[in-house]
Amino acid sequence: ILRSPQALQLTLALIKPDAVAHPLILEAIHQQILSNKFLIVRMRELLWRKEDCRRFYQEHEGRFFYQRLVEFMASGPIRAYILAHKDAIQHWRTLMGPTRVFRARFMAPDSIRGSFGLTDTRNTTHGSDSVASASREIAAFFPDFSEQHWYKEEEPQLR
Ligand code: RTP
Ligand code: MG
Repeated sequence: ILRSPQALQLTLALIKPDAVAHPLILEAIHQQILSNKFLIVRMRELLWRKEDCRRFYQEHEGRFFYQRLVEFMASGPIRAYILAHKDAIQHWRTLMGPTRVFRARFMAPDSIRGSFGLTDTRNTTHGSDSVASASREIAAFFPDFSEQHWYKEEEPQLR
């Protein structure tokens, strides 16, 4: 895979507190990542501080769900991944399925949200929605990560 890194796109994926809290659901989502041949470039689990949630979701400030989204995302551990794949951003968003739970259940029942989503807010996962937001979001969770150099830096360890 690392022989043609220019063909790979990066995205930031989060598993949200509702899914991390349930080991079988957490494992099922992790298996979906593996079986869809994403390269897991980085992974960490953390508890999010509310001020970091607010900054991450600042585009939604003022929306009716903003406060409960921030409360929810800081309510328990989350898992963050940098994933690499061809068209990683769109590929991961397709796997997640629609944001809203009823749409996910009926339009994409086999998607991650269609399978495990609880409500429009507690919907198991997040994925970056553009190249620009992927860069911003990767930097928020992995400040030492270099999008330009990661595969060169990792290669020696893989030999
Ligand atoms: P995401 O950013 O989480 O990957 O999902 P998205 O683009 O499909 O959804 P977006 O519109 O950006 O909303 C971000 C997150 O806010 C919560 N939300 N709750 N009606 C509601 O209660 C509502 N709408 C959105 C969800 O957790 C959503 O993923
Ligand atoms: Mg979004």
